Amino acid sequence: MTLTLYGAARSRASMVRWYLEEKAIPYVLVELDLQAGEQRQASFTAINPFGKVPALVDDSCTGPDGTALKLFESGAILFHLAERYGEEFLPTGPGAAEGAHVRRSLTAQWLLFANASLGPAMVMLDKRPEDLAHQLASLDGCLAAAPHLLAGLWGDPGWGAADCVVQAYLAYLPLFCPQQDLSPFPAVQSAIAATQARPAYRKAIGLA
Ligand SMILES: N[C@@H](CCC(=O)N[C@@H](CS)C(=O)NCC(=O)O)C(=O)O
Repeated sequence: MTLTLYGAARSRASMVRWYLEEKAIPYVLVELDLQAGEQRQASFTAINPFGKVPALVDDSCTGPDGTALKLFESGAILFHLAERYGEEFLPTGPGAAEGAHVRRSLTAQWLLFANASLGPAMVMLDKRPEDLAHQLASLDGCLAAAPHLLAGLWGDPGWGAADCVVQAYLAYLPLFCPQQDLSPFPAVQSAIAATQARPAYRKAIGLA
């Protein structure tokens, strides 16, 4: 089995790489030079027709074209990894089947929230500053309430794809949104500091 992650420096591929490193899932990294336009070359658009990273090829699964499964979109890639390699949706004990369904649904919720709400609020910070502040206030409460976003019903599956995507976006904040005051959000600040200190994260962003 080979997982090949296509990424680039300072790109969203780092959150997928962080997940792989944190879960000790073996992978091969292919780094594209976005400045040189390598993402638009035919060899890569055969993997992601939209010419963006991250993309993943998993040769342990067969895709609709009869060859190795090719995936794009960081959220879809993380969901696939969580399901197939991260063992995140395998609660045991009474109610396990419903527990697995709930974990899948909540993971999808956080992956979509981060990519479709939190990320865009960061991009639109100057135009709609209240949106990011409102999201951070709500997130602060979620992060303060439990050690992991999926902790609670059917146990705590531990750090997973939901935590990865939310923490990765939060860790971008000081870099991409330095004008955002984080002092009202102590749990967000703690999450950023904890993420930045993790060896797997540092490796994923090229600092280790
Ligand atoms: N929604 C996509 C966004 C992918 C994306 O925009 N990737 C950027 C790097 S972070 C990229 O490949 N840019 C190169 C280009 O657009 O030519 C995801 O989450 O995977």
